[in-house]
Amino acid sequence: MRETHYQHIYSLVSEGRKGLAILIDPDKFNASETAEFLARIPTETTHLFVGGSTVANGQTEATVTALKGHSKLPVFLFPGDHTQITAKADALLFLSLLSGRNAEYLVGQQVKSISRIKRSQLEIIATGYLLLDGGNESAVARVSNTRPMPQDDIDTIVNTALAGQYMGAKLIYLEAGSGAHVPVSENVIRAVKKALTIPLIVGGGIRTNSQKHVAYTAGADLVVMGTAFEKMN
Ligand code: 1GP
Repeated sequence: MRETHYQHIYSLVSEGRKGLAILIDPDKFNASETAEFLARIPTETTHLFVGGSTVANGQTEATVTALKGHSKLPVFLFPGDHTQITAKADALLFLSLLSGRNAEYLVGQQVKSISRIKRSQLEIIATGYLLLDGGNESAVARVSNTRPMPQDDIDTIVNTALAGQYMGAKLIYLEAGSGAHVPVSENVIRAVKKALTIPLIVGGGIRTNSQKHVAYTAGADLVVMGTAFEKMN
């Protein structure tokens, strides 16, 4: 039987390899430049993530279709809300915003997404999503109306990540917010990784190779970079 997308991530981790996901925000993506975009992302890229905090209807599907037409990399949805779910992708990060206390993003959007999921063959990957303070107001905080967790409260961050794992999450995603001034710190990554037995994703504010390697060395299994590869106009 063919390996699932989750098994693929899990085997990367068990073999001590690292993943790199490039995040594409459909609102900022020009499908006619898909080939140029794919040519400028790193060759070690393992995944394409597609999503944004607010995306116009239909944009996600057009973006996923363009990417699938030009690349064999797995395309994962990383949706800001249920309207961004399209059957054209390979997998869906089924996010629950565990750092916040807004029921709409803990479970409300998830319930609303089911009719779309039922009409698809998407692989669903339960993901505990923690928004940490990246030093500036993030779109996630604004849209979800939740506050990020302070990065110096490591115990609460670790406990929240573990609560996610015990509730059945298959991945934990530590997010500093797109365009964060301060990425997730080494100390936070190290402590969370030590506590978890599931793979750890880290993103937000990672722009350089050295920041990426700091995250990997601290224990990130998969790093997400978005802004660094957006076209600067
Ligand atoms: C946002 O973690 C991602 O969800 C990527 O952030 O755009 O800052 O790379 P950047």
